[in-house]
Amino acid sequence: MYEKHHLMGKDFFNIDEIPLKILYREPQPEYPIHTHDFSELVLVLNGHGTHFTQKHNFQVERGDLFVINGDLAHGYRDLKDLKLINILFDLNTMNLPYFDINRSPGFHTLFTIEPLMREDSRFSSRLKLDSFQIDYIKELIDRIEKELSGKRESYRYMSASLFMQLITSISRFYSEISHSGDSNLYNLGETISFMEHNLDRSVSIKELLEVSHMSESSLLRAFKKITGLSPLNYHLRKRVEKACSLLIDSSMSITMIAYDLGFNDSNYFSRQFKKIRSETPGEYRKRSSRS
Ligand code: RM4
Ligand code: NI
Repeated sequence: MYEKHHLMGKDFFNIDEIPLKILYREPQPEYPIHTHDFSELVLVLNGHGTHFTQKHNFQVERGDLFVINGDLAHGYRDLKDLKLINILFDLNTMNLPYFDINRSPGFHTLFTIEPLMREDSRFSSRLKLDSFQIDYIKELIDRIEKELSGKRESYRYMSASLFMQLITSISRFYSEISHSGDSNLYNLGETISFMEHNLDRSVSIKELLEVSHMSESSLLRAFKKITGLSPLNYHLRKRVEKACSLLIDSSMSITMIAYDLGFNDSNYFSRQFKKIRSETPGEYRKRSSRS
């Protein structure tokens, strides 16, 4: 085993600020294997080198853009003039609104699927930006940095919205490139966004196999790895999550909510809801309105 060190977000993010930090690594020095309690979005500007994990070596070069989950041990070595921008962030505590980015296959692939599948050698696709895209993204990053360090009025709000623009742009880049061939990662992203598009009904395995272009066994295996659940179970959970927000934010009746989410029998809906949340929709609504 390697001797690892663990970096903490609190040492990088200022208290009272959003969990977002831009580090210009020009150059990026060799860096031993480490983990952290935040994520990183890396854009390689120049040079090349090896980005390594416990199992694999990845050659990185100009234009590479990838996200690292903090709990995956990683480091840099054998660097030749490697310059990059490293954005430290924590989406869980940043509380950004998702709106329709949830329906972007590129978003799911970049931020969830790739980071989780990075140790799985059969899945190795990474976004590569061209020079125009690099300049565009770099400019956005520079603006975020200016906001974060300038601390003008409402700079947190402004930085968050610029970060949302950054996330949107790179997700679109990813969605727009051709994913023909062996791009299992992107197919998974499409599958998840298909599910998000169809929260108002149940979906079948047959449909998911069509969308994902994967065999049933690889789809099940990959899903288990990413979400810990089977695809159908994951989708059901997403529908129940949607039900929860309708129960809190609307005055719709439970029967209406059930129909809205494609359960044509509200008893069946309540049973599924209870299986997942250990309380009935009615109990959930009551409890939430009290707190
Ligand atoms: C290093 C390297 C690491 C990052 C730290 C904060 O230079 O980029 O990946 O975790 O900075
Ligand atoms: Ni790191």
